[in-house]
Amino acid sequence: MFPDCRQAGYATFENYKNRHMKNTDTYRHLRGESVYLDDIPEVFGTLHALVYDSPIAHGKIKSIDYSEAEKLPGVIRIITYKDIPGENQIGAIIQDEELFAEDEVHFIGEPIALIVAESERIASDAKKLIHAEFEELPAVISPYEAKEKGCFIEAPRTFKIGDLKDGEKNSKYVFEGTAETGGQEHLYIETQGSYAVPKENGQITIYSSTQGPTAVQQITSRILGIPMNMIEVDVRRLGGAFGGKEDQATPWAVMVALAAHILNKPVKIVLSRHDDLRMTGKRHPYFANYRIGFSEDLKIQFYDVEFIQDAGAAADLSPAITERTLFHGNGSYFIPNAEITVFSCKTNLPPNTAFRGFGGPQGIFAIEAAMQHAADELNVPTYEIQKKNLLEDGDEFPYGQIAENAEAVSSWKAADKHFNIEKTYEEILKFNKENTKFKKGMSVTPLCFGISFTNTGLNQARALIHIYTDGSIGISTGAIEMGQGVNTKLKQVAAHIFSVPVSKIKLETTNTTRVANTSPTAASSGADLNGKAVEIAANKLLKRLKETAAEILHSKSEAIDIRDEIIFSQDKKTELTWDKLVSDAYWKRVKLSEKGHYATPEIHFDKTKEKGHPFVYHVYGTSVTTAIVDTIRGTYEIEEVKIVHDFGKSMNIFLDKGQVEGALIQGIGWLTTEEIRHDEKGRILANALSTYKVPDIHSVPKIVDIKELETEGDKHAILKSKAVGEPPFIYGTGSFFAVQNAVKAFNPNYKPDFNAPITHEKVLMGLYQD
Ligand code: LUZ
Ligand code: MOS
Repeated sequence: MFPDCRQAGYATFENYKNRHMKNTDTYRHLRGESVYLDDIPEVFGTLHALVYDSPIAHGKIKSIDYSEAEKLPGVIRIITYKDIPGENQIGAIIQDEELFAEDEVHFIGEPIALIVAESERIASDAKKLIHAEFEELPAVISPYEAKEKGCFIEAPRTFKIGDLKDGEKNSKYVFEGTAETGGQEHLYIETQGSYAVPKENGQITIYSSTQGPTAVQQITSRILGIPMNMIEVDVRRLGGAFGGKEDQATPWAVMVALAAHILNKPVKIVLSRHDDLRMTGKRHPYFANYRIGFSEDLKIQFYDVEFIQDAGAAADLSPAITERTLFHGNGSYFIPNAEITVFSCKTNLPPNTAFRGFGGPQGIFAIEAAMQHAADELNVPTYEIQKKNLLEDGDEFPYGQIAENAEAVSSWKAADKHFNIEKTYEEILKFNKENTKFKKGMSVTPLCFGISFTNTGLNQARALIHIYTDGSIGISTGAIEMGQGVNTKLKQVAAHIFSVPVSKIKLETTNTTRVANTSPTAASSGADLNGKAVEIAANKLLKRLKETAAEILHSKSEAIDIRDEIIFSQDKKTELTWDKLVSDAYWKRVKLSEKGHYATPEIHFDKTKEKGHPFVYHVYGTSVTTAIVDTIRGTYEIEEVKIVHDFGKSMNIFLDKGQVEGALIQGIGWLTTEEIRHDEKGRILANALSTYKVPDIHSVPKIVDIKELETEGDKHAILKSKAVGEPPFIYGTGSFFAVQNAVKAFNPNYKPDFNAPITHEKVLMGLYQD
């Protein structure tokens, strides 16, 4: 039907101006033609690897006998820490994690050895022939226990604003309580994997399903004891990541690189779903103790909260995640007096890691629980209290940044105008009066999410653009395409600047030899940072091309304009086309390649004072959620989620709404049905999709209505189109409170707690609590 599709991608007949442009990968994804790690054609002689991991949560390794496994035909080698030529250390922020355990194991799933064999099957048979003896040590499974024993990843950190004592004095109502959120499995469709191919002279190329190619390169360099320039990391795309491949794609890549280095053979690993679920970290569970005070007119006077974070057995990204919890402790509210503290506790579980929102959602859940708590006690609708406390321009965040262009109030008002919050509330009251078999509940969720890596240094990116002699364009950046559509957006940026169709532009693989020292594609900032770098490089090229056109047309470069591949001079169409101009420029020996470097302006943060201006802007929004509970079965549905979201000026509303929908449903899953549990031995209980309940097509809200907040956009957002990956995850918060409010409407004896997820089981118990 569309013959062009097959050649240059789906967008061939599209135009960058089309904000309804589909992801340019969609067509090939649907046909199964897109290449993921396991689809890369294998080099002849490729070997396959499997990890032998710890079966216990904590203990000393007394002995391991690999001899039987090594004898199995087809087993090439079993690699342990003894084979590491460099340093056996993969910790990025804190160096506290071994690639392969040496004397002690710290969690079930901790890698001990890598079995390299002619096939995965042989490796898996060999694994069964490894015999190990451990001396079991007490395992700390609960972060409370860790805190009591003083097992921390780092010293606790506190953000402070005002004075709690002043807040206390001005408070008429004070509430104290606890809030908990659980872990969450990333469930990227493509499991972790990597493929390492040795090259001449000790060089190595690593294909990895990673959000952070530079992290893979750095840690490989450390483990192998060779310089970074010997290691090339190449990434075409990922089948999802959600933060799970920001840091935790690294060990697998390093392992196969090590094996390839030792054996001088290509080696590949692709984790089975079971191995992936068992060995990788999840979202951090958090336990919060809060005290909140309100004045007579329900303005927050103080908020004192202490978070206990379950970090697992090693630091991984926990210190950075801690930071983002601190930055989001106030939610979307102005709080004049606050103390927010996080204890990052070390337990004998797989190290928990980045997951969409990165500690932010956990911080926001606690303040929303405190708001709900106040509303329950004071017997007013929660939204009445929320509305009174929304951040406004000029308000100070607990970390010293002053709110600018705050859209908390405007998005709330827009949501109220579109969806009528009070009417929704009243209709539910009426429904609940008239029905017993079903009860309904609602909630409103304001959103405020800071954009920028909290570690200021990471907010930089580079791009490399080549214009080829036929006018086609190739772009390399540090951005990783993981389904979010960043490549489509980057093409739009370049197409916009050059005024050529998107089909003329190809996004190359992300490769550390073309774009070096990349930040991970994370913190919702992939399109902003890399897009700005593309913009800078493209503008330099455009300037030169305009000068060349001026020369050819005997005009001035200021008078030259390129519009849809046609060169205009003094507003008049000329015979000169884009393709001809590029070719002429080449023969005039004009440079047709450019680099761009972008470093986010205006941001800074002083950790010694815990004050600064860490975020280049914030993303805002408001959602209204309704839920219906079956009071006999305890089952429930999220009926509607209606959202007004601050996209800035979205450059691609198709992609952006897709992100809002996906994040919303992922957030709902986290707080309703997804439950990570371990037994007292530290063994994960839900280790398969039969026991771990992610939202499916039947459990998504019946109606999701997303409206764009009208704003001027933000000049620091790429083409004024704000970052969209993580913020809307927060809208999932509403599902917890909406379901809980429905239970309250049925059972007057229900004593609600704020322990998420609110599973169907918990709802049933709540309905009949007495
Ligand atoms: N990763 C990171 C992130 O290293 N720093 C961050 O601030 C961040 N925020 C969100 C997600 N990933
Ligand atoms: Mo992330 S949670 O890898 O943006």
